[in-house]
Amino acid sequence: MSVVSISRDGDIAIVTVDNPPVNALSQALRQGLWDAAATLDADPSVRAVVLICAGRTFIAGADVTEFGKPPLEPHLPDLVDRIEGAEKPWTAAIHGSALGGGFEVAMGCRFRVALDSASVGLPEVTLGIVPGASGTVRTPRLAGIEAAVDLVTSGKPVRAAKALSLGLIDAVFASDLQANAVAFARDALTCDLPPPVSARPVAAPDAAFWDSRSQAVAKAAKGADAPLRALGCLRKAAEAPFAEAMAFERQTFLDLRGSDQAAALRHVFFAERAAPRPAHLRDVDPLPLRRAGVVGGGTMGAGIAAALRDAGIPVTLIERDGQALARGTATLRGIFENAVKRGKLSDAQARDRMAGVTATTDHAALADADLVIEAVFEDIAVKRAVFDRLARACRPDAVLATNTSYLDPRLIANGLPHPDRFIGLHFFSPANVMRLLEIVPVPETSDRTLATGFALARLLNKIPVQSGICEGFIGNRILKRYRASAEALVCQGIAIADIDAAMRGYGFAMGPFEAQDLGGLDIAFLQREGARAAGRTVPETLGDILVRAGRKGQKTGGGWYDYAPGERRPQPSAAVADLLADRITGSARMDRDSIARHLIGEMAAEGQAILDEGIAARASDIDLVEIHGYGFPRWRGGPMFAGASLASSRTG
Ligand code: T1G
Ligand code: NAD
Repeated sequence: MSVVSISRDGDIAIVTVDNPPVNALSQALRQGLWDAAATLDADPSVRAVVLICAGRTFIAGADVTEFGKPPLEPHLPDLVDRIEGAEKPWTAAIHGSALGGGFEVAMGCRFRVALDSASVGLPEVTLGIVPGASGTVRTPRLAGIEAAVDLVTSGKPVRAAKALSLGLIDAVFASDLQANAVAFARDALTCDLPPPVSARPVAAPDAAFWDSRSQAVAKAAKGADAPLRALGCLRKAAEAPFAEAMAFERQTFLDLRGSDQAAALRHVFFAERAAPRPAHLRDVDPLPLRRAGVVGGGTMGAGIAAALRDAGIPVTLIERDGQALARGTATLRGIFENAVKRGKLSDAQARDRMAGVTATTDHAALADADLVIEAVFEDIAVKRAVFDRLARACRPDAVLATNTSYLDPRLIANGLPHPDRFIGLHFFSPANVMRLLEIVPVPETSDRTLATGFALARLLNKIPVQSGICEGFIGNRILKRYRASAEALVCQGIAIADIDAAMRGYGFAMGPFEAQDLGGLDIAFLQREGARAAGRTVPETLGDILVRAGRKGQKTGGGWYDYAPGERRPQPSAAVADLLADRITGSARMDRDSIARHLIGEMAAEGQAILDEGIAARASDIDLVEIHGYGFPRWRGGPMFAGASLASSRTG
């Protein structure tokens, strides 16, 4: 079957693209559209053309799987020009998403119409490239330079209503896309045609505009190259003639396509699509998720409840007593009020979020929950007592989950009447923001329960990664190695501030020591103390020495650094140097690049052990854990991806 077919509605031709799953612009599709343009130009009975797609979406862009291969004709920029130059006006009829090359094809059309559920955008910078088929040159001609800068440098799509208000599209329909698009195209024939997009003017802003934008874009890009390069293309589009701007965009696109950053971001793109769909669960239906319970309304419980409410799921929040319940409810309300302040939610939406919360100390209220997530103190006895009560209060088919960070989920599940319905769901703080969800089955967990964990991730818009059982699961285990390796460098004589600066230079928002000062050193300390109390040998870390001296981080005015009262700026600390003097035995020198390479290598080595033990299924899952749970720079691809190229650059 051909990926492009032509049908007729009177004098309007309908070009239908059908290239599952997302109508990506493969060579066959580009050729099919090219041929359709020629056929329809040659047909005098056709007066206008509607371009529409079958399946779940309009054209979702270039075919990412073709990026590593030599480009084949017809090239996309030529196809967009060909459609724009067609003798009959084309109207793109958009449902789902018109992204990247898909939106560029739509901009080659004389008109764009969409369903109100559709979105359009240029996500290329998220793949480490810039639009390569006129996105930076045609978008400002439709929406003006300011909107184009936002769209192209952020890579974020906009919904149809916004696209309409920006001038990116011409009409929005609630339903019946094809019929409405045909009527629109026919109607348009009764008026003067607007000029093709490439012939429209674009107003050039002054130098101050570009200065302020490049600062803002560089800040948001956090080390990624593509957004600033895209801004350069937009400036060219505003200041040079169309053809010159097109040549500049094409060259920038080709420069970036083969870059390390683009390769890393493509790796993450495919990793994010592989992780949510474990092959062995392909034919397993998840259980329904209509109502949820959360036990424990502290930092994590309130965040998890917020995430569930954001997904529209009614939540019963359980606390141990009235006072803790009031505190938990206030924390939850605070999350939504904050979202209102930041313009993310309306007052009405925030009220609706809270209206869907039942707060109580009575476990009987969980009788109709499909899923209950426990987030109480990290204490095995407390958790076991909670699950005993849940076993009595909940339906036998309800999924019971623990958010434990370090306890062995098998011990928590021990004694449950239905351990097949038990699972670890490890959220990250703040749970309503962080996208990572580690999914940790115990040996008894059924495939259906596991599939339900993955379904929950999808509902909550999270990235699920399955982890086997080990201390700290995937993420905290690597974190522990990372911190231990950073401490080992300190012992060798490398300055704490140099290590933090090295990791910031690598692309993290914070280095390992300043991050601990922000979060508090006491959490990991207490965990180590717990293990010691349980009779395990846990060597004393440098962090232990600081906590014993009362230095728990910013909240105590000092941790790895000193902080002036009310300030967050870390100052190297003479007191810390004194406290650690006995342990700092070396006087090693290392430049920042070597520090970063060393620490990434350590993370990758721990990741490799995790893979070898079967704790993670794929190296790319480990990369996702670090990117979505621990602030690893996305454009570096994660420690396994980056570690592999470090290793090859050492041997090569
Ligand atoms: N190329 C190849 N395969 C793609 C693809 C693409 N562009 N987009 C998705 N897939 C595959 C994906 O790997 C998965 O495969 C399946 O389709 C379903 O995807 C010149 C240079 C459209 C919003 O960045 O954002 O155009 O795992 O699970 O949730 O300027 O896919 O089933 O085997 O994500 O319904 C710009 C990326 C390219 C769009 C649909 N375009 N795609 O979401 O499905 S660069 C993008 C998406 C470009 C030009 C440039 C989403 C979606 P499998 P899915 P979904
Ligand atoms: P927290 O101390 O902020 O909250 C725990 C809450 O549980 C408190 O509000 C407490 O009143 C409540 N609680 C205690 N016993 C209870 C009982 N029997 N019934 C109902 N409620 C009870 O702790 P937290 O940081 O939210 O951590 C909770 C769990 O999440 C722990 O297992 C922790 O390891 C895990 N976790 C924490 C983080 C994090 O960054 N804080 C991240 C991932 C996982």
